[in-house]
Amino acid sequence: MGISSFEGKVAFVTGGASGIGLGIAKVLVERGAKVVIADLRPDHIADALASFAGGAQSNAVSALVLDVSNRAAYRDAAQRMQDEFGGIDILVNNAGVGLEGPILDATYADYDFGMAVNFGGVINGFVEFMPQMRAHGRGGHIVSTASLAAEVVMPAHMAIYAASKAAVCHYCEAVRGELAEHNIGVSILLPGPVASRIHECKDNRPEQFREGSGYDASEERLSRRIVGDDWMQPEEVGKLVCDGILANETYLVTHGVFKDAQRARAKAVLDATPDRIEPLPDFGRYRD
Ligand code: NAI
Ligand code: GGE
Repeated sequence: MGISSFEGKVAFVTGGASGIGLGIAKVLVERGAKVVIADLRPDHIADALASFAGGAQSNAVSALVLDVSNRAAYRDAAQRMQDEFGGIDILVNNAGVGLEGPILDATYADYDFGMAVNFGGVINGFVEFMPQMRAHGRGGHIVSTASLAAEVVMPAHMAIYAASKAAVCHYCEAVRGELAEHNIGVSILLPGPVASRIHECKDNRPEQFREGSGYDASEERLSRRIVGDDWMQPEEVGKLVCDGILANETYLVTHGVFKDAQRARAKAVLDATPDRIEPLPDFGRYRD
């Protein structure tokens, strides 16, 4: 199913110029893939390309500027991948923002920002690249970065983020069977705390989501947060992701630290579920 080796394969990594996406890009390149980094931030792209410069496989990496929430721009980028590489083999839907703030401060601009980037960006990736992967007939693999935030009841101030990541998770689970029929594997990355620049949220807000935001103060505070030296390094995540692609694993989980909270949420839903063993109603019947 999907991908059986990275040698000569073409990968498109969104948010690939920093943090987890860059860690994934590095390991993909090490294992023989050609990687195109797609990222909103030209400064992150410059840093990322500099980190590959001089390395043995530096010519296997290139980059383009893309806001994954911009559908017209995403379509152009996918077309470029078709024209220049004959289509991609691996899509990593990783671009995302860690927006947070009190729920009563949130305005529609904040909801739209969180959903359009974290969930919309993933949807746009699937919509633009699924036809390409089917048409070239080589099969492929799509990894999307959700979060362990999708598996637990989140702490205060993270409702929009949690909703966007739960949407990513459930969408990927639901399309997995259909895409398997087209030899396209699907994996969901569920990370815990990883060293990155996720605190730079305020610099990653596209213009159309700025006016009327209630999260200016929250984002200013977040931008000053210190990255812990005990947070996982992105390249460790990259190895987990690359191994998971070859095995076509559904869930790629980096940390066990939230396991009790994951269990508590699952248990609460099961505890609220009645034990009745009535037959499943038939909801597959239609009028002529
Ligand atoms: P990061 O900020 O270091 O990297 C994200 C990259 O995505 C940045 O280079 C940024 O410029 C880019 N980006 C932001 N908005 C974009 C857009 N609209 N279009 C294209 N690129 C865009 O952060 P990190 O932590 O590496 O985040 C990657 C993904 O991992 C996100 O989806 C995040 O929600 C998720 N995640 C991160 C965790 C962590 O602890 N760092 C834990 C769980 C999930
Ligand atoms: C490391 O920084 C972040 C962040 O600013 C926002 C979100 C996340 C990391 C992650 O998606 C996860 C951490 O694994 O989200 C959580 C944040 C706080 C408590 C629990 C979380 O996930 C279970």
